[in-house]
Amino acid sequence: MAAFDLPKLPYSYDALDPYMSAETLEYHHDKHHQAYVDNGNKIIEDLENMGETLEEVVINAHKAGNAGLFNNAGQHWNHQHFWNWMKPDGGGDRPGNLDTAINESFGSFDDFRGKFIEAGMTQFGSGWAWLVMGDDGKLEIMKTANADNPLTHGKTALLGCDVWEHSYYIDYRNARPKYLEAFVDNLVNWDYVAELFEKGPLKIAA
Ligand code: MN3
Repeated sequence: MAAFDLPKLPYSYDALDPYMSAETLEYHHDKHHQAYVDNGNKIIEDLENMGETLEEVVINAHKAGNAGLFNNAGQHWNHQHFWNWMKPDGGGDRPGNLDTAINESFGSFDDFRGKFIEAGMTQFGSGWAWLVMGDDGKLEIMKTANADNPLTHGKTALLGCDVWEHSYYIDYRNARPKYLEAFVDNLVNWDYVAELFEKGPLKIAA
């Protein structure tokens, strides 16, 4: 595939203030995400047949046990979505079909909220909390360590929250639960989650 590129943030650096500061976004996007892109490009330039799409590269690197490529490509994929999973004045109501599916899968939005936050809180060390869709279209909560993501588990990510310390330490210090609450209540871009939900389970040819 073509080289990895760092996408621009879909909003200004101070757009998510006070829930996520400009300083956090400058470090997180310009330094951390940039490093995954640069390191991934260095590794993949010496390899052939790792796939046509980023999703294929992530899965093929995982299958090949290439931890260096998997970690950088996985984090590139995770962060590309992560920037779009947030927006200024986020949180609030979900589009209808998605809201119905959340209620059917978890009982209520509050039950989903509690389980999602708990997954992020109980992910020991670095990783991600997720809302995912299985092949049967059912929604579930999961958590993964480090760069791992739902792709390697055959699940389609609808929403993910980065619980690496670099995502919240400037704004929340060690209070990861407060960050997770602010993410769900004030940052989530439910329109983007609904867009992924309406596409249905991902089909990857890796
Ligand atoms: Mn991160």
